[in-house]
Amino acid sequence: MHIGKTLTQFLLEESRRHPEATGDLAPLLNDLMVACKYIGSLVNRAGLMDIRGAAGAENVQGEQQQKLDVISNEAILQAMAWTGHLAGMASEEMDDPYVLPQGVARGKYLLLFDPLDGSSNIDVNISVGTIFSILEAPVAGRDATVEDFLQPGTRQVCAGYTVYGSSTMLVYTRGFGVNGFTLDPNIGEFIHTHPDMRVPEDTKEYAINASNYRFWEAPVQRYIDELNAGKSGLRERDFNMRWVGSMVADVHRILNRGGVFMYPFDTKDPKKPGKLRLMYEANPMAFLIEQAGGAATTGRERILDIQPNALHQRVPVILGSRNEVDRVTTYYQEQ
Ligand code: P6P
Repeated sequence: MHIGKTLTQFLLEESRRHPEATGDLAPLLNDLMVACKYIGSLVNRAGLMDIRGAAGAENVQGEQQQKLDVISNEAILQAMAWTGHLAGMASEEMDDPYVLPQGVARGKYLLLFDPLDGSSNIDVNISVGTIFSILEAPVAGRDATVEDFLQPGTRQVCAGYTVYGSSTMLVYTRGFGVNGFTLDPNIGEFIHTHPDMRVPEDTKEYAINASNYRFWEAPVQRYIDELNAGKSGLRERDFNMRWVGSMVADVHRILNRGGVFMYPFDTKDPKKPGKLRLMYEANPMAFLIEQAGGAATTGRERILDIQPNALHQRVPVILGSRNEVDRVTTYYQEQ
């Protein structure tokens, strides 16, 4: 019986295999995982403590903050503010970037995160998660400005998520493929359990909130109609649908067995070109999916190429098995 390869051991070995990667990310990730383990422990005990339900305030997205959104946000800020790794942090739960406390050295990285994505699912015990993205600060040693964060997804040096489900897992990439780690709660260590995760190029499973059908653009309606028709229509197989309502859970399934996840452009709210946020949902997930051999577009352009113009901007998201994502993109080009 042996412990298995811990996250720390894996990160050190990965840095040795890739000397071009500075070793600075390993301590940053380990510090972030302390906060994520704490968040996971709270999520697992939400029913036993008075931390479920709404916090009584709205976030910058105009969404009802859940108590655990606020607690999770604070947990990450507290775990990361004093580390000296960062020049600033940006969160779905905060209008503006977080300015580090006085007296703390400003480091070379920027951390962006959605502290608890899908939090409205906690009260019904559905998997939720923390999504994070790491950029390099254009200028190290000073407080980051909002503009410093507005870099395209191709500039990410690291991205990943922790999913709080039947087990707590970390899935992350530094640009050398995607690896998954399962938390052993008995020793508090993330153990390397999912080496080199890959998204199969084809799939028979798709994820979309079908109740928005009438708001979608024609290429998406065409694509979903064909999936629903399966072999009785133009497709070579029948398809199955899954929609958890928690992006981390849906993306985790796709990284494990393939599939396509879609939150496409819809006309439901003219002010919102899509529901999901570019900087700390679409970009980190797109980086993971591409590193695992999949594709991620808005239907019109590669997500990682988008030049952000606002910290909380939203984008349409179509990601997963490459051949399916390419098909949707082709339908957009044909329209
Ligand atoms: P809908 C959760 O609120 C979230 O941001 C994603 O995690 C999830 O994929 C999506 O929204 C669900 O949206 O409209 O189906 O409730």
